[in-house]
Amino acid sequence: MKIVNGSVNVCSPGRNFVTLKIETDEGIYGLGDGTLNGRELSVVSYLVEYVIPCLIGRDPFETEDIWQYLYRGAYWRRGPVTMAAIAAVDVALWDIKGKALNTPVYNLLGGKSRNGVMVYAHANGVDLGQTVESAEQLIERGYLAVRAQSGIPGLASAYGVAQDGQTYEPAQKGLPAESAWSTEKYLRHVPMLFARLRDRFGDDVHLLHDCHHRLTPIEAARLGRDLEPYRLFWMEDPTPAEQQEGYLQIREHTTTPIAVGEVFNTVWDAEMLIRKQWIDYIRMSIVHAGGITHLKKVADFADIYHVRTGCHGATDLSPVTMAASLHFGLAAHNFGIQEHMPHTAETDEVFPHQYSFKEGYMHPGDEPGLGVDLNEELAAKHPYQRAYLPISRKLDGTLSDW
Ligand code: GCO
Ligand code: MG
Repeated sequence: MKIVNGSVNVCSPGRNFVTLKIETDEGIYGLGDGTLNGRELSVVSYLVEYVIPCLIGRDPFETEDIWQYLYRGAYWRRGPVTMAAIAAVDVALWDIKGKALNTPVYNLLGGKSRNGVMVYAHANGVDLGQTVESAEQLIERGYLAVRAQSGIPGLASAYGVAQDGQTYEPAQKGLPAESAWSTEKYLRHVPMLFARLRDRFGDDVHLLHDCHHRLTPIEAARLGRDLEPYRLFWMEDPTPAEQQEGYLQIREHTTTPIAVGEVFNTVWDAEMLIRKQWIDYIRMSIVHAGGITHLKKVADFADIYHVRTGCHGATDLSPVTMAASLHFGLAAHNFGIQEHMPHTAETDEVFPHQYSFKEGYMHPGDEPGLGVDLNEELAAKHPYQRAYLPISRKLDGTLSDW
């Protein structure tokens, strides 16, 4: 079998998605996601101008060699644009392999290690009461794990919290929106949220929280300690991780489990975090970390150090990534949990898929390949619209981490 064509679809059924389609001389095609929220067209150009021409004539079964060719062969390694483009190719090739061998992708990754993939959903509200209510609705719908984010008194908006009863979606059209941030107000408020949630729902439900890289290590250490009575499943992205030793400081002070990695691109962003066992969950995603081929290596490396997976699964990761993550999560021995932020009905129509949710778990389905498709005609009705993630500033105007 040979690759005969590659094309990139950019559509915006509610938000932007970049999808690579690789076609073969046997009529089998595969799909890969290359969406990089707020910087989508840079991946399109990387794929169209540089990557696709190198794929024509290649054997799509050679996922390892093609991965190395695109990573080492470019000389310029790593970074979100490069790794999203490599991921798009890699995932499309795994999809082709599964279809050609007439088996779901999870069988190519070691087969089923469990019956389903536990997922967590997002509860949020402008205040504690609304957030508890939102969590209640999710628990009633069957979720066993809930991430909770709440508005903070004195701040007009907060990360992860929807405005005006809309569904939360961070990227916005127009130039980047700016919001005000106060670490002091946040640190005072969050423990109260989890006290309320534990009080209302008891000990069985898994509770998670995302700090979105906004704290210093010592602030995160304090938050981790303050949250210990509420037994979180994890505290996510407590501090930026370019300087990996910051996580040692957090680790030394708290037993609250730590998850990080949604902005990482290769194992080198997490090598020390994993090897020194400063984290409990590695949250790298298939789309932003070079595809299934690389994430499998990261997970196998992490397994040695008792670190489990917790793949990023926000709405800016397309249904193609969701499907790939579910195949991966079903097979990986050290799977931890998978994020599930359901897509809009429009997105689900553009990307018909086999995966499903039941009683807290998702399953990728048993169709050959990934079990996800792209309706190109429908996609054409939702043209690309430039959008940006917001910017955050401290109360005195200093730019801070959003
Ligand atoms: C998460 C994330 C997202 C990101 C978004 C950026 O844990 O789901 O933090 O909400 O902010 O994916 O594009
Ligand atoms: Mg996050």
